[in-house]
Amino acid sequence: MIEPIAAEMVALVHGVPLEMTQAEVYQEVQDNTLLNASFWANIALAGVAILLFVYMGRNVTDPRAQLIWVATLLVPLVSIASYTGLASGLTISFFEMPSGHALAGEEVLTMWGRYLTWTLSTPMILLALGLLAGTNLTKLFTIITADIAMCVTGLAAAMTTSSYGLRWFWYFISCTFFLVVLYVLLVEWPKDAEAAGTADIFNMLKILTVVLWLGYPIFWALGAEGLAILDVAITSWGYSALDIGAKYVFAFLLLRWVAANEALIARQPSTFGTGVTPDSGAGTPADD
Ligand code: RET
Repeated sequence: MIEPIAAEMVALVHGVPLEMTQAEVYQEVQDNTLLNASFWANIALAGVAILLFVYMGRNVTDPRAQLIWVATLLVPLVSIASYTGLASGLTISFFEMPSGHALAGEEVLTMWGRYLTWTLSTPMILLALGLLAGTNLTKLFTIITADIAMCVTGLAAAMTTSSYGLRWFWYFISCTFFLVVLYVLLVEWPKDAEAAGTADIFNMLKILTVVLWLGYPIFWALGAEGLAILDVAITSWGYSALDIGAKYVFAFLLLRWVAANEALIARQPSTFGTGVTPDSGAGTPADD
């Protein structure tokens, strides 16, 4: 009985509870109006986006166009769950930063739920973009696995409390996976989209995606989890603002185009092959 009390006293001297309950984390979020608003703004927008996107896709009948629509609709659906997790304190923890970090020894609010739910939402964005570009299964598999690896190693970067150097090493691994994503988006898919006749809309969405996605590692590096130049609420607003563009604006532009150009999508060759076409001469009788 004496030990826990002693531990609590030590913690209180430092001004932070040792082990925070979910209710206490929730209270911290409530007390930080700016932070709380960065969550609720996205919950509200995701709700509006879900209703709007269901309406926009109501007449889409081609299975391929429907798949783009379902993947796109999943983005705000995952988002509303993700932000509810953050607003309720369920997917936020206070982690003590290791020595070397600007806030070494302090308990820093870490929104780890963001990285976790990106592993679900970002593959949906890429699936929709890949289908739009008429890509093959090999490229789709490559970009989606690299993207999931980017999010999971980003999660590891945020949750490592043993060593400051290892936090940045995880960050570096995550950036390497990000390069694979950028390569497919910037080099491979524009060629596919050209062949599929969707180059105009693809290139517009590609620029929007690449520019906004680059913002995420920048906010990580500048935020409390990295160099701690920005405070937690500002970092959270940074991510929330990027999310508004990378998810809702992106999805709206894509769905508007798909609803108006369904026939073009329907004409594309199947994505779910490896892209290898049988030799056109194979099986043809010799011309003799
Ligand atoms: C992290 C930190 C580690 C290095 C890199 C990152 C990249 C994150 C990206 C996130 C995109 C999220 C989106 C979410 C939409 O729901 C994990 C921040 C490279 C690119 C678009």
